Amino acid sequence: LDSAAAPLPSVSMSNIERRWSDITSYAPKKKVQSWFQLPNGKWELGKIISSSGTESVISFPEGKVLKVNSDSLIPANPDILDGVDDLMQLSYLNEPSVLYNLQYRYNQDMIYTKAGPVLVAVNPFKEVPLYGNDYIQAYKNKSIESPHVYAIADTAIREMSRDEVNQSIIISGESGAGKTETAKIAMQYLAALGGGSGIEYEILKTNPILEAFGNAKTLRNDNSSRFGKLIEIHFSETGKISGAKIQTFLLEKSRVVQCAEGERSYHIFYQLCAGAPSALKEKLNLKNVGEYNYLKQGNCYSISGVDDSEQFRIVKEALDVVHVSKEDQESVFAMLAAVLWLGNVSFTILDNENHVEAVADESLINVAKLIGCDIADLNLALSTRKMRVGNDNIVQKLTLSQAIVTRDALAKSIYACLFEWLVDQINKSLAVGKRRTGRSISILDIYGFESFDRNSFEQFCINYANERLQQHFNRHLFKLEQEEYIQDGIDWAKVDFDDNQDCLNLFEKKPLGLLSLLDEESTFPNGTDSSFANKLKQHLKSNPCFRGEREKAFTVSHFAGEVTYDTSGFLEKNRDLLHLDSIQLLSSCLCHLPRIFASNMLNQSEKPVVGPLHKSGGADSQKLSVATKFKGQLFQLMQRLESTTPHFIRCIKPNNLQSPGSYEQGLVLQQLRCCGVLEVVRISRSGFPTRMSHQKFARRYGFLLLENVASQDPLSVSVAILHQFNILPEMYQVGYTKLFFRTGQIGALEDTRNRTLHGILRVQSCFRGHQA
Ligand code: AOV
Ligand code: MG
Repeated sequence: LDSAAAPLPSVSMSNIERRWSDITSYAPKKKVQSWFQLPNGKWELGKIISSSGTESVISFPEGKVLKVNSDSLIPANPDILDGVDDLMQLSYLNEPSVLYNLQYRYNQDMIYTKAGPVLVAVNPFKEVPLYGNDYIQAYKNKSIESPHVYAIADTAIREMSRDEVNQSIIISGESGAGKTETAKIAMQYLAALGGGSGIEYEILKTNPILEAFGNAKTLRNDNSSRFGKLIEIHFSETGKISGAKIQTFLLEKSRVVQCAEGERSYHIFYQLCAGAPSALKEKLNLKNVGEYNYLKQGNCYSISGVDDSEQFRIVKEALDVVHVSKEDQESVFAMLAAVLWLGNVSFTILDNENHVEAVADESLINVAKLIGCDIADLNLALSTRKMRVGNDNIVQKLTLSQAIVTRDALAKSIYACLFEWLVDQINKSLAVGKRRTGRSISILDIYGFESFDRNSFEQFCINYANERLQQHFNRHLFKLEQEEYIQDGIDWAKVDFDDNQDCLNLFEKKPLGLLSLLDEESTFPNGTDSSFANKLKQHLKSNPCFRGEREKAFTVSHFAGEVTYDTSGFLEKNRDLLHLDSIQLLSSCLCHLPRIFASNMLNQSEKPVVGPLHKSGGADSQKLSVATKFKGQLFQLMQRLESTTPHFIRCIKPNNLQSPGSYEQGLVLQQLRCCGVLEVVRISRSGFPTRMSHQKFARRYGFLLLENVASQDPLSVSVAILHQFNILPEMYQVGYTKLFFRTGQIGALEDTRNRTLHGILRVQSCFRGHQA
């Protein structure tokens, strides 16, 4: 969420806050520490000096004393709980206490904290000494217990082999929060523990490649992923990595031809210009980055602390490792240069109807040479359109703006195909273990929720994806939990959580949902961005998650906040048409292009989508719209994730400056709220997180019983054990099939069991020793 645009959250005893407070009414006691929110939104810790009815007097560390409304005070935790490593341990679970706890740890470089089952990671924006082999070994041996991505990865490995179930590590958070870094840290651990065959080295080397081609500097993040990624790492029965498979989602193509002031296009363009050896530079006719229109518009060529030419070397080396031949690498670089030169192609106006043809200058000549086609053919493809009228083929000249759109569409297509081709190559190289008998751990690193001053089709898709992911998170942590209690007949006060089903319906409902209406309008030849916006306003105005705005805009209430989308460009981006002329041109060209593009045939959107949504059509199936294809991919992704045991990591961005040491409470709070971290803790705590079937419980602890139980059925034995150990009634619940315990209750029983077992063993060995 963009905190610059959004006002500081006002926290004082809002509805949300009331939900968080562990106690319904907090009667301030003298000398007790309490949180008070200053007018600037910051929380300050003070001591209550006196309290009478509705007013309290509170003193702050620098000697300031205030008389305040008692209702505005929120209880603080005792000092002994400062910096606990699981928020579950806080006595008072309210927003300021959680914020303070995370900050306390953050200030000591303890960037990881558990929130019940979820790992919270606060981006340090600097190197922290928490990684590397020693740490990996320590987590492997369990000699360190503090929360860490390594610990999550370790649990995933263990549960994969123990339960024989595939696992997933699902990383979320807004742009710049640290998802991609976290994913790499998790991969590092899996590679270290499952390594041996060498394939783990290849897996790690996919990162610099995909980042070069799929990441870019944005205003939010110097290394922002402009695509979503799921990497599925396969393990053999012996626990060794046997291969991997990468799936990518919706690359932001528009960045190739346009980017905002202060942002860059994809890293690889700058790396190529800076790092290509002179022979290659000459061959591709490469110039400085400043010579290319596509790179010029952002007015930003370098990233502080990053050496593009060194990065180019790293990428080339990584391409070697994943078996992309030198020859193919050269074709890839030639295509990149062709894209850059395409951006410099200009047009001259021929007549007073604004018809154009391309200027036959260095740019046009270079593009033709690089993609291996005739200059004249290229010119025709860029400045005319063949149409069929009845039985006749006619050639229509394009206007300047049409020609520019055509040129840019060609550039975007070449780049998107290149990206897909690279992912295919990587997958071929990683698909070592042909037999997929083993299990897998998938890591999901998908673009975070985005809200800018101006939000377009890209943000629309990204935020839709985040709604889907949030639904998955909710399902697992809340719905499934509640269902389990209800199924077992447990009395369970429901915990509210923000179900985002309404928002998902707004997107997905047929025929009157955002996606359906977008597709409908995209198929109308006369559909425009305004007619689309009007249609939305007409059909969705009564939907509580939707609000029509002035002109071509509309607002969606996302789980993470409201976002206003400007529909300009929606239809064109959703249709994503590449004219037949361009396709014909590319399929006829002589360079390596055909080989690179053969599998994709320049129809990136036409791969059949499997899943519940689409019947894969026959030979003449319609080209899927971008949004529909994306929706299909997301459904498929969710299906895959549903069959895994999920492990959630929530990345938090502590400031918008990408700078170390700064922790903005308001910004952190917004993220905690919108990703449901506090609700998770609350549900885990107020519930009964430890469960054991009656049978297992009776088997495990039955031998500790001092008196015989009349009936030997597991339930009677279990109840007798509970009585003998004086476990308080509010600490457990007896379900139809299972016993449910509050946190920490099983501990005492386990201790007794271990001591008793130890004693029995000792007696046995004494006895044996005596006999001998
Ligand atoms: P993102 O993946 O969540 O954003 P990144 O993983 O790219 O965010 O993190 C952004 C930057 O934060 C990185 O380039 C690092 O400088 C820094 N960073 C993150 N995690 C760590 C860490 N554990 N240790 C040190 N520095 C870190 V986006 O892809 O934009 O949604 O779309
Ligand atoms: Mg990223």
